[in-house]
Amino acid sequence: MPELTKDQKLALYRGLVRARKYDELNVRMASEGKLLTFYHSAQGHEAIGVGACSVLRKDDYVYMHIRGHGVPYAIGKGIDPKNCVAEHLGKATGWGGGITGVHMVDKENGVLGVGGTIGSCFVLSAGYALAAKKRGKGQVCVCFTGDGGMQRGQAHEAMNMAASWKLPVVWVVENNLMAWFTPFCDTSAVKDIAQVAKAYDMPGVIVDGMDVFAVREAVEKAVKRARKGEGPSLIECKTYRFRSHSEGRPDACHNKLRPQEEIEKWKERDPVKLCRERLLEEGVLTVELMDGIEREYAVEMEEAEKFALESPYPDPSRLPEIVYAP
Ligand SMILES: Cc1ncc(C[n+]2csc(CCOP(=O)(O)OP(=O)(O)O)c2C)c(N)n1
Repeated sequence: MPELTKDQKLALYRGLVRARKYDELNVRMASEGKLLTFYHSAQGHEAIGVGACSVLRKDDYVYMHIRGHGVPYAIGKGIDPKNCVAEHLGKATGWGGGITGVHMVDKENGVLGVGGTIGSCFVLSAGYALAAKKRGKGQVCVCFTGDGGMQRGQAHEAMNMAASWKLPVVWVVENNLMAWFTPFCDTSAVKDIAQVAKAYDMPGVIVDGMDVFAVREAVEKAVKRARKGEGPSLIECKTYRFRSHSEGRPDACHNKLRPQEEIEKWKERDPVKLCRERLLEEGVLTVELMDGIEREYAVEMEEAEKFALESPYPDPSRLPEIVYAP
């Protein structure tokens, strides 16, 4: 792969800082009881969505994972964070008109939403990839899921069919070692998820999910392969969530709290910090520029909060169109 330009590197760093600031805002608003939804923090996972979406076209599809309620991916596809905050508050100016909770969809930007039933995204993304193949415009579908989602039967049916039909789909599994309170090693016979790709004769790649450059490179390769009609790929990003499964719930594993030393160890490889250190060392980033970026997104999030709080709720007359009762 050719060396990234200074602007491309800075864009990745900006994406990480923006996703982190968005996450911090939601964590705070959740603790203040302002959100109408749950919030599943993406802190620790940001490099995956930001790196992967940086190689996508506007007309490519993205099936999002629950972490950050899809925002690290959605920002890369051109969605404004203020509409995401408004959606979490159930406001009419929200990404889904204030009625979708966390299941935000934006067809214009190819954003297919976040599924509530983990693992179901595999079959849905294979379906979108089949449609893309038939359309013949070189579109791909990138589907993000957790290690828990990977263990559903549907995932394996979808992988088998997509590999048989050479569908343009890339599965990016965010292996953060936990599915809610259940450790990955309790539900997996294999150590590495990428190993499973062999069964379907497709590439299975292990990537450092804390390294935005490594994620970008692996996804770019898989996307190129998919666009050429060579079929699906499975990318396993080794990562870690820094906070509990969702805000306000205990961060537990086997009825004990997750070990603090483990969390601290992973935080040493915080994706924002890793990228910042690399860019400072390469001279792409200066302390001044870094402070400017921090300020820019802190202000953006302050404005997003204000926008969301001041926005109106949806018009109750829309209820019959929203609520379906057979
Ligand atoms: C089919 C199904 N079973 C159980 C749940 C409840 N549930 C919600 S999130 C979750 C864990 C998800 O773990 P993983 O896919 O690894 O993603 P992570 O939350 O770790 O990022 C579970 C079991 C669900 N939503 N769908």
